[in-house]
Amino acid sequence: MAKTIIVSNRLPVKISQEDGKFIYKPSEGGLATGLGSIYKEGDNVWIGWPGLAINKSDQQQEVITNLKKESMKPVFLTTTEIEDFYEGFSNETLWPNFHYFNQYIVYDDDLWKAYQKVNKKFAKAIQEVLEPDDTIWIHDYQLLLLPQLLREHAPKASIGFFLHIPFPSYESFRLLPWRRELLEGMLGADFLAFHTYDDMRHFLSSVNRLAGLGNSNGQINVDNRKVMVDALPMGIDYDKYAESAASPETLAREVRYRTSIGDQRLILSIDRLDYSKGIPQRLRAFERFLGEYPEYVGKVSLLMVVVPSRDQVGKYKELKEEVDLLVGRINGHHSRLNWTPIHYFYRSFPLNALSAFYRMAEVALVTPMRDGMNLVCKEFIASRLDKKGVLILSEMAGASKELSDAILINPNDMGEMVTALKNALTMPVKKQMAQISSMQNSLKHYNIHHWVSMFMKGLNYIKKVQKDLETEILDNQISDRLITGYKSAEKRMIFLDYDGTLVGFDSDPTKTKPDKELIDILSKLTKDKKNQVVIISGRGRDTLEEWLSDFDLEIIAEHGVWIKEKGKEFRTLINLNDSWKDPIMEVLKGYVDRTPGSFVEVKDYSLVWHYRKVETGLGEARTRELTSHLKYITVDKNLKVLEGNKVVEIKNSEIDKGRAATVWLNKYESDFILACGDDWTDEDTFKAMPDDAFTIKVGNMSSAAKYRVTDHTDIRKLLASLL
Ligand code: GDG
Repeated sequence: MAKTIIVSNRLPVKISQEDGKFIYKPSEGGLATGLGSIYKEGDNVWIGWPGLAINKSDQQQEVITNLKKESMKPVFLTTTEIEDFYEGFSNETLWPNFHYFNQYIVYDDDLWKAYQKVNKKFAKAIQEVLEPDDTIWIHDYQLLLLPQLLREHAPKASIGFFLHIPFPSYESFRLLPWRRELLEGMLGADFLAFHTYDDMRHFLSSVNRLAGLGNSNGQINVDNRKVMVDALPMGIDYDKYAESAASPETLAREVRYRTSIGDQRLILSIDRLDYSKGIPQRLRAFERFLGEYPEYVGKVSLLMVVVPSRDQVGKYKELKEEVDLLVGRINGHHSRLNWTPIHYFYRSFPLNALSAFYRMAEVALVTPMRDGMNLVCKEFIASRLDKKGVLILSEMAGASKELSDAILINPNDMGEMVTALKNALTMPVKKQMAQISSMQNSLKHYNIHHWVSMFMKGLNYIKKVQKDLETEILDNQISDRLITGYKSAEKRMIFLDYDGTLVGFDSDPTKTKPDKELIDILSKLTKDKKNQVVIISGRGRDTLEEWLSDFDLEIIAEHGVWIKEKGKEFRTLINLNDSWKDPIMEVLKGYVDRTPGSFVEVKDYSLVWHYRKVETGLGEARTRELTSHLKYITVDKNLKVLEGNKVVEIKNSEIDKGRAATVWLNKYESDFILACGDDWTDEDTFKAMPDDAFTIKVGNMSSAAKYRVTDHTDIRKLLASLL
């Protein structure tokens, strides 16, 4: 039976060693809860590092056996791998880069090698259990190369990837010497999801700039495979936090804590130790708040939990010292015998203690400098059973996109944080309740289970799209049928588009005149008296005439404006008017002036704005502007505005390749028809063809053609096999 394989750096279990024996404790993380319903079912499995170095093979075997019972499979890492792959490349290179702490990046080729090696180790562990119909869901920045490594081994596998941290803007990502390899690694997945739309668009922009691949509604064509990218904000297990906040254990703890700290008002701060979380900035803001609003001295305390994390990494050690110093200084300076400004804990607590904190605090102060999502703020909201309380949230946290009812602040603006604290502590209860209720409603719906199911839906959807496209691939069987049909026919019509179909693309379109191979194919094809060959192209008639006049074929130029039958001159198909060209040309000139590298091609009945050589991104942005501008001014002019491959074309709406092709279909009887083309203008040709025609699309965009091939070399091969 098909199974689901979850892969993350850490397994959802904490293993410790006491008196030589391994102790296993399930981890309480959000991911473990969300995916718990999946990985424990049937043959499903979670693959990852168990969290400590286990080198002896008998011990490894013991751990493998015990974890198997819990549907887990460990990947063992050596101490050096943990240092170089995990602490090193993952946390000293990728983490700072993805969180815009670029001054902290360690650029070290040895760390990169370790990262590659461990990703391969994970790939091997997956391959050991992977079967054809399985689904693989990979998590996070430690495993960016894994999707492509698996794709090489299993081209048809269903692979999803979720990034839990921000994806940085291209300007940050480009700093990494290994940016291309990382991106290619990720593009091995079929479905990639991020917490926010910003992360998604940053990723798409890097894909565009580094891999040269554009996207259409978040779908990218990667080596003939459609890859989908989406924004899916991760939710929390809402009921778990709401229930925990109401549990007797939590209430008992709350009573105990209250008894010891008295009735002072509390502001809550909970994070892992990390420079991305803005802990020192928060402490300084709280100190300034006490200075600016002395009426709160003795009345309000900050309850600060910092969970130990990555304390072997240099920057984290420094941060720990900075936090210790700041807390010491603030407490030393402001404390009174009956009041401590900051209750600081550098350790983790059981869930009931956390829930008690969430209940006791009036204000949650969540002010990361950058955060992929941030779950603490969501857990605080879910724990507010009386619907009172205020969330102060950094706009740099992914969660701020969903929780717009919070007080949003910029963590670099200390003044704003101080004012936010004052506003939070004085907010009328009615307003607090309105805001918390609204956020609770949203978090209840978009919970962790919803997130898991949306992810799986996305992955299944794109696999289905891939499958639908796949059925149309021109395989050997269809080729054989086509060749048999061709050989047995007495009168054949063959419509061939030129650029992209018979020749590849070149940034200089003057360089794609027929080469030796194509000349050979076209000569043989046109010498056969049973064949009526029509080149049906968007190019101007002069070029086509110059390049193709030696062959015994007919020509449709400029998408159907001009037709040339054998032995005759070019003629227009219908009486067209070109008086619209001058005013539109003026508009296009304005775009050329503002867009270096672009130019206008003037054809008899159309104008084409080319942007092949324009800076990536700028051409696309100008295209959006130009097409909306043109749509407005062409509305009463019987013109069509069409976007093509790095071009925008304006032409009379009566013209298309399909109408022109119909002239031939009506004129000649034939018992075999073949039509090949690669872009949107060829769709009109495909639609004009009778049902029994062989219509072939070059490339894997959706099409009205019946079959598809990868590129122009396949068309050449096919034509050669007919001769
Ligand atoms: C990464 C991204 C993204 C904290 N202290 C205790 C404790 N916690 C739990 C919280 C919360 C979790 O740890 C922290 O999650 P965050 O989302 O806030 O932050 P990261 O660890 O940095 O997570 C982040 C997340 O991945 C998910 O995609 O949101 O942006 O950086 O659940 O409750 N749990 C217990 N005791 C503690 O003392 N039991």
